[in-house]
Amino acid sequence: MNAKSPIPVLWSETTLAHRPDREVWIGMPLDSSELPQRVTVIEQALRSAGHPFVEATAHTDAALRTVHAPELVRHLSTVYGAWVDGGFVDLGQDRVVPYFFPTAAMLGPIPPTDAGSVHATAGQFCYDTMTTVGPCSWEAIRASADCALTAADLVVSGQTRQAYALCRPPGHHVTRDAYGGSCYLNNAALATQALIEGGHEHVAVIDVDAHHGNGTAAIFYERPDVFYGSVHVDPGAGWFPHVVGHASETGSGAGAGTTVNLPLAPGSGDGAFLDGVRRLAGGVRQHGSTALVVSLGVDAAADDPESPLQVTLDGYAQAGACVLGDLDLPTVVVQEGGYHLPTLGRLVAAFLSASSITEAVSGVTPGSMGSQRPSVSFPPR
Ligand code: SP5
Ligand code: ZN
Repeated sequence: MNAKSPIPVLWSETTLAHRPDREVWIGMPLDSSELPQRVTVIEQALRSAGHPFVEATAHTDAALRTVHAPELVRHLSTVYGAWVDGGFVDLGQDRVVPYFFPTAAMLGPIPPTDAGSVHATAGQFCYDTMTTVGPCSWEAIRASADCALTAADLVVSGQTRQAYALCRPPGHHVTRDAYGGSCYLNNAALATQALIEGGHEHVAVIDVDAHHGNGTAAIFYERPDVFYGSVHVDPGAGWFPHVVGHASETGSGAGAGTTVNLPLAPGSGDGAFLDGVRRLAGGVRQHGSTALVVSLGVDAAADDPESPLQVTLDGYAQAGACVLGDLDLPTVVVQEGGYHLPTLGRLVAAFLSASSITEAVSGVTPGSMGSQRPSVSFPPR
């Protein structure tokens, strides 16, 4: 017997505590799509599919500072208290929403000082108006990072070869210094750095979220030891993050050649998406990565309200077969976007169905008994 069991899910109920309610887009307060129910529907689907659930463990601020500026961590952990103290809740706004953005273009050659008031400071760290901070957001943000870091711990210690972190809020839009795009801490980058510090000299990130993971890309842009590959809707076609994520961005300095962006045209569907995913897998092999982080956004799905990519459930299953099954590396899968609650759980389960822990039994080669999925092969090109 060569039994295969579904990979463990790292999770924390505290991730439900962040309730954005609204995101301000072009000045309009719209209903947020990054809701706590996202966790609930994914949890239900993965419990039904037989995945074991493991509670995430707490990590220190030092772990967060492995990829983020201390100032960003301090800002996120203190900004809501400062907002209350500043009287903004009494004014009628119970979420931290920036209104002032001191960009490089505004400053020119003049060095800025600290703003000295929280409503101005917010725009120094948050680069959009959609990513609000509420009363229990920090606890959830931190728990989300703990899910990714605990998954990396389990993979580094060999307790499991692959693990899935049910992170929420998501993280791939967060740079070293700034947050946005419904993200606050970069969970995938934290897992990547933890795998490196755990002994993997070369680690790859494959980002299949519908949006370019500009934060992860920026954090590792000059690093030769981390490959970042992303398939996403063409930012130049009007999609977030708008100004980065182009194919011409390939890394710089010591990291030249270790970034691969594959922008897709709106409406492109499974063919272009899977072609991109298999090219990224080829890039990972070429890089010589010995461990992998997957930024698993399922918002490229046809029903998703946040992207036009029209990827099917089978498309996500085949992407998982390529990235988890065929590459077959020690892997941390991190949840990113995915907003269509009726299909969200199924999409995540389909992607993960290619991943399984082989319970080693003497005399049987892993894989020799086959698995429950049809074998799909994606040669690099
Ligand atoms: C992690 C992730 O998937 N972040 C996506 C951030 C992109 N959000 C752009 C939102 C543009 C306006 N959306 C209007 C619909 C509001 N429900
Ligand atoms: Zn996304």
